[in-house]
Amino acid sequence: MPKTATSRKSAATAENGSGNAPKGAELKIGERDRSLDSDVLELAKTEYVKRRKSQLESIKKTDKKLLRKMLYQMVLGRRFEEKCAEVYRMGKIGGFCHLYIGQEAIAVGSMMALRQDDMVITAYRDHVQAMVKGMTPESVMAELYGKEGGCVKGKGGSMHMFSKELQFFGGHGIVGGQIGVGTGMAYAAKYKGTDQVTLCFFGEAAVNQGMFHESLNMAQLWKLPCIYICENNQYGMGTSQKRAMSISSIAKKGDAYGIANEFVDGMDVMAVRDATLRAIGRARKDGSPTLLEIRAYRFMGHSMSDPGNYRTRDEIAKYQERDPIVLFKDSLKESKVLGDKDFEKIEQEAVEAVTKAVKFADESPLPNEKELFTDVYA
Ligand SMILES: Cc1ncc(C[n+]2csc(CCOP(=O)(O)OP(=O)(O)O)c2C)c(N)n1
Ligand SMILES: [Mg+2]
Repeated sequence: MPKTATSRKSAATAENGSGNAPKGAELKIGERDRSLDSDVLELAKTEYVKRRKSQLESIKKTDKKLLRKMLYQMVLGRRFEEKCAEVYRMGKIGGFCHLYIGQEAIAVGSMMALRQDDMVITAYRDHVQAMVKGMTPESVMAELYGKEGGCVKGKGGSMHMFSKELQFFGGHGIVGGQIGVGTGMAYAAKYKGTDQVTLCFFGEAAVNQGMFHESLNMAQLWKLPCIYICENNQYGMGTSQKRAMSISSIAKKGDAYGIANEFVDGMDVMAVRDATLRAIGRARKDGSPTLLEIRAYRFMGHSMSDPGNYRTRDEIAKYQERDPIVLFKDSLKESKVLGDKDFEKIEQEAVEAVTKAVKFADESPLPNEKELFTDVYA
């Protein structure tokens, strides 16, 4: 079994598979393991204190052009999603629409550590990930509008961004369904003898699905180069993780399958990048999979139709104080990588790209009726 590159205790115990068994064994059936809750809170606190220092250190070691591109992608993602909300309310987008605001550091930090030919699969909160993989804002926006110029010709909509050329395999609406498909993609890479890595994203609510457990077991047993990224935004629709999961640490669940795992602060784009680079290193070396629990917070509702009655404004405001874009900007400024003028330029470029995308989507024709039964498989 490979040595995990993480400093977390749970990852170290993954080697002998003992995990937290003795602690858990003392619990009565049905009793919640509160000690794990406090472990996780402690961990989050330590991560937060370390963040500024580690982000600055990590910035020092990273190419300046790449850092600028990372910030641009985060700002583009934010402006794009804000515009989505606006045009959705105007009736230009129909159906489900899940925004990524607050979680940008996860997609950018992890995906920009990949090679072009590496593969990505995700759930329905997929607009920003599609753009980070290389899809144009025009084709994502037109897809949201259900127009012909969309990445799948307007037939998928918000939840089904897809591009075989870009190795971006969706956009999936069944919670946890993509974990099995992503595991299969990693199997295909191994079978063909390529050294491609698969990034498989899912929310924390998907972790309670059998598919998560079956896939992790198989990936570790067969050494499949899959990086499982749990985007823990702490809610599955209106249900908080606390109300739905018997233990709080998702990373520790990797111990059950002997899989390398790390808990990562999802507000810190550099921490996400560094953890992903470690996971990629393991995957390319001998196919070893990794489970990353990346904790963030979604600033908007679950979808555009969420009234948000299950949480307080104070709670949202508390997390907004740690806005990943503001934190990254502060660090870049302090490191003298970028200054106010650069931020203005990045902002302007992002706004222009989004304006162009909306114009393209507005002008793109609706799909031709003849297309109704083409590319339909089920
Ligand atoms: C198998 C299945 N069960 C239920 C649903 C309904 N549903 C849609 S999204 C969602 C919550 C998922 O939350 P999470 O996985 O944490 O992702 P997030 O929305 O927070 O990104 C649920 C229960 C579904 N789409 N699929
Ligand atoms: Mg969630």
